[in-house]
Amino acid sequence: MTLKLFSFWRSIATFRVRIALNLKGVVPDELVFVDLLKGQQRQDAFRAVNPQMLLPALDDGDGPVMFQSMAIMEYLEETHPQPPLLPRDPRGRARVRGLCQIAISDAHPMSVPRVRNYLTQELKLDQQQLLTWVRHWQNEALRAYETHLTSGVGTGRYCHGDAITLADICLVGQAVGSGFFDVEVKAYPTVSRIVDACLENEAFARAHPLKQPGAPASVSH
Ligand SMILES: N[C@@H](CCC(=O)N[C@@H](CS)C(=O)NCC(=O)O)C(=O)O
Repeated sequence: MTLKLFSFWRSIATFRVRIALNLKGVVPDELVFVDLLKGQQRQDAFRAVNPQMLLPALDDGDGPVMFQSMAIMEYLEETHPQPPLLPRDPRGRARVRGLCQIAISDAHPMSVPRVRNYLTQELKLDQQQLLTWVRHWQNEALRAYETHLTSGVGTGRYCHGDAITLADICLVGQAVGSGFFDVEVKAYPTVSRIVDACLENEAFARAHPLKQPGAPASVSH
């Protein structure tokens, strides 16, 4: 079986999956780059892989291609239980999944290429208005994380206790993605503390967008 990850350096959703793969010790046989900045996600070749035209997609050749980062991470959790990325208790699992969804469901979709393109091309927002939009939603998410993580019972070295969970993966994606739009992540001290702790882990560091083939040295918007 050949494991193929459809990826792009800047994709935060793929960053999440890369971290999960690294933590689980699963190495894709092939990385297929889909340049989101050139619109390759809308070309026929990738549309046939994921009709939603979004990264990531994971194809193990043994069934339908997997899509949506949370679904892929949960699949990896089920098929490669070690190290566990969800706590054992249902309440803990609910908290971790809830923390994931702040980024995955609520904040990240506000700043993806298709939304940014729609705002500028269809609704004619200028660059400054676009940045105001993106930064607003990024800050909303970071504020929500900060409040949860400082007041929530359960926070430890990481988002949930002292072991890495899916919540940390999503938090790091959120923070790195916010940084691409010059959002001051350091203004959220608990978020920053946990993100820094995660990025000390090579599974996170190696998956970083700026470490991927084709990535620039830095990003500003
Ligand atoms: N909820 C999806 C989000 C997928 C998504 O929006 N991916 C972005 C890259 S991070 C993408 O492919 N965008 C292409 C576009 O917006 O046209 C997930 O978590 O997988």
